[in-house]
Amino acid sequence: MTVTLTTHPLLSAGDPQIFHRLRPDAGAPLLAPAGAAPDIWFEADAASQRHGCVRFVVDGEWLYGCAEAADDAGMQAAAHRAYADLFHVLGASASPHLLRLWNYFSGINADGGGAERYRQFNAGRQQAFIEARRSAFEGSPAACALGTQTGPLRVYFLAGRVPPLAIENPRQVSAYRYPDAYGPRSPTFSRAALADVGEQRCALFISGTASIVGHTTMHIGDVRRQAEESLANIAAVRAVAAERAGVPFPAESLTYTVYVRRPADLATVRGVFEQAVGAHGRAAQDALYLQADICRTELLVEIEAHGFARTVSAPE
Ligand code: 3EB
Repeated sequence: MTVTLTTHPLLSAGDPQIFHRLRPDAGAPLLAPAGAAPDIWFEADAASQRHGCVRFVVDGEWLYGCAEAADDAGMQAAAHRAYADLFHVLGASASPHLLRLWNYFSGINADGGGAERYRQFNAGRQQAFIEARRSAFEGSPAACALGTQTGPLRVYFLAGRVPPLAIENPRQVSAYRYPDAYGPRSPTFSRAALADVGEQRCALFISGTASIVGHTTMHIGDVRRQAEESLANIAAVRAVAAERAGVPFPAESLTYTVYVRRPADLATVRGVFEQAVGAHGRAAQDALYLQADICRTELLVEIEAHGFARTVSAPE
């Protein structure tokens, strides 16, 4: 059995169905394709369990859940609570190893009183990782952090029985080593996570990827070049993942979510993306474009992806 979050129409029957894409009604409006019914859902059904602010489902292999925390006491406290509760759930589970996290909250670039809300989020998140004795640095899970228009902090998470392999991008400083200029506590995530999903398949989860080289935001004000740089970063991560997994992860084989800050930039971003993955292929048809704020005010676009590859069995 797999945790069937959804049935993706374009996955073949045997593929593990353990991936997630944000519901466009969760505060990040759908830009394209018009009328898309996003396929990934997490509903609190009869099978879901609760602990604190977390709802989750398990199937013996995977654990998938959502921590939801109001930010009345500030974003640092909300992040700390969401992560403390989810680490409690993981600590009591046979699937304790985080692969991928999706963080969404409103006003990501707004001043939360003394600091930007994204920075406050980073402080609460890192503190909870350290308190739970989870690595907040090398080996962190893959993640994304986007600004919604409404709603509380929502942290969706996927964990498994076996730790994934964390992957970094040789073109970028690891986010957990960003200099202090980006905030006193670094973001806690790796650039990608590679996980064995059984039946000679592996899954690659590529974190939210933006126009950052080294630790510097590139192409300020130029959404076209930002989209190109984001895809160059994804290509670099795909190359490292392919080397580690021993199988390629071609750009056109992945499933993407594209977050665009300004709706008017959709056509430009889509043009760049479709040029890179093939305008008529599965990746282009399947990509979901959502409007969201990105964690640095100068960033206009962020792209995340996941996919599966068949691994070659080791020779006897
Ligand atoms: C970046 O590379 C862009 O805070 O969890 C991407 C992915 C980004 C995850 C996070 C932030 C996060 O720094 C922003």
